[in-house]
Amino acid sequence: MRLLLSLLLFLSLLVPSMPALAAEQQVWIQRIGGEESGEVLGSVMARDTSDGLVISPSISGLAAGAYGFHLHENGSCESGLKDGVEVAGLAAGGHWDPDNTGSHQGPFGVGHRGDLSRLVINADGTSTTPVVAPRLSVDDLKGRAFIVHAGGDTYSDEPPLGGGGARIACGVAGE
Ligand SMILES: [Cu+2]
Ligand SMILES: [Zn+2]
Repeated sequence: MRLLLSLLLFLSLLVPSMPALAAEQQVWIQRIGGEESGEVLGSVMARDTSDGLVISPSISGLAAGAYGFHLHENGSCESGLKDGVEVAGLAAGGHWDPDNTGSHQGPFGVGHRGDLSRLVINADGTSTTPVVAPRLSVDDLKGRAFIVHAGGDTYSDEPPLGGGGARIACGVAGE
């Protein structure tokens, strides 16, 4: 019995120093809408950390700038019809909002949990700036899609949904 207790104590001392099993997932990002729809632009690597989900992009093929970037509720990059007009990426649905806040506030607010920091494309066309999402984990990605918008993101409801506009790139998280 004393041996068992010693063993348990020994193990409990070990636990804090053992590296956490870091979950991570790579998600391929493709262009949507227009003639080059389907072209693979690269990928993002999502990783659980003590600060939340860290999303590291390796994307090229977009013009330099900062793009609206969100986790949308459905795992589809297909287009859909809105008022009889085909809209790229519409099947991805809205920003993931499991708390039903109905509010777009950016990654550090208390609105849509799918709100992410803008995706930054550098002057040389690469994307190397990680995005931190404190309220997300790799588990949340399953069955949802990342969407990149043509415009930026005000991290507010003014204009609606941060003003990102058209959906230009998309990636569905795997199982
Ligand atoms: Cu979006
Ligand atoms: Zn939002």
